[in-house]
Amino acid sequence: METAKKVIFSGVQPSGNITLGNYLGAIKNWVELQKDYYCNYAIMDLHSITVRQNPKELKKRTLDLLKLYIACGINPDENLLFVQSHVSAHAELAWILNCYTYMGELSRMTQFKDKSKKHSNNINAGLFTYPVLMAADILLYQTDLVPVGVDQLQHIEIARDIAIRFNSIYGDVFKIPEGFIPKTGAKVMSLQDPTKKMSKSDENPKAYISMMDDFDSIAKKIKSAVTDSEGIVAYKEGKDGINNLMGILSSITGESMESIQNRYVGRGYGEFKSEVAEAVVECIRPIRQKFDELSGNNDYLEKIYTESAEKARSVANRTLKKVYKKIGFVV
Ligand code: ATP
Ligand code: LTN
Repeated sequence: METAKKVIFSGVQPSGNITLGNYLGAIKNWVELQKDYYCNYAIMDLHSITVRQNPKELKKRTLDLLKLYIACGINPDENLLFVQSHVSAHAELAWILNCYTYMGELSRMTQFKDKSKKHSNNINAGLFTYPVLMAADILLYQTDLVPVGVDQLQHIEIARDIAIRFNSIYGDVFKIPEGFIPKTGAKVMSLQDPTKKMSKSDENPKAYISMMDDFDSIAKKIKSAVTDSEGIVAYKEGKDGINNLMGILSSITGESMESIQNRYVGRGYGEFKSEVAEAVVECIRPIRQKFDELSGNNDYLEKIYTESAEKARSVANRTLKKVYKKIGFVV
């Protein structure tokens, strides 16, 4: 890279409307990090087809996700915002890295185990090799930092292992990336089962808050979030529902758990939930406004993803070419 700035790569799959978990766990951090890094934020469409997608919806969600990246505050003039499948080097490097990744290490991935259970009629090879494609995404850009939610740390670890293995055979080809996890919001839990992570592909829409939900239903979902019968707002083991709501509030406002707890001595869950609901709505409101402004502006969006992909291609192909040479392919 000809840049002095360090490099970030991250992305979200267009597998559903993005949730408050995606925002607080990943995208909010991307916004903060963009000042200091050279950032690549992609829409991971190749990853999303490891689970069946409806073609029309996939197309719409891909553009919606681009709009959301911008609406959340990512500046398209200073960062690359592109669609993964537009840069063919991702799929090409993934094939190569497949040959440097062991079945054993892939079968330990918890996301694979979870998704195979959930989609037992479609345990495809792509679901199994998903982390290899993710390693290719990251390694192509000589990435320093990968800002993600806690659930993706295992995938970053395997990307590092693959890179170290490849470098130990062929010399310094790949930069070894680090994960970056936010202090709060790294794992937002389901509102209906707070022992499970909030997921955009949950069958029960009451379990997650989508950035696209109308404000009344956001408030309703928070008010009907599963908690406990103790009635005390405190961050404590076994109080998963309350811990989750406190985490959401703290992540949005920056207030410490201790201070929230102190403010709520002698007050009940009803009041607390109302405050959380208001904070979430006020956090999403300006994002939605910006999102709506971008709707109908497809030429602008097309310009962003086309120009970004062109720049991304040039960086990615440089790494790919280096890999081809090292392996002994005729280039
Ligand atoms: P799916 O339900 O389709 O598996 P997902 O909601 O888990 O999707 P991804 O596209 O896999 O979302 O994740 C995008 C980013 O959001 C990743 O960095 C991931 O770590 C983060 N993320 C996802 N869910 C949460 C969550 N509940 N809390 C915090 N971060 C999250
Ligand atoms: N697996 C990620 C999405 C993803 C990603 C990446 C994140 C695909 N490739 C590269 C960071 C870097 C997920 O969030 N489920």
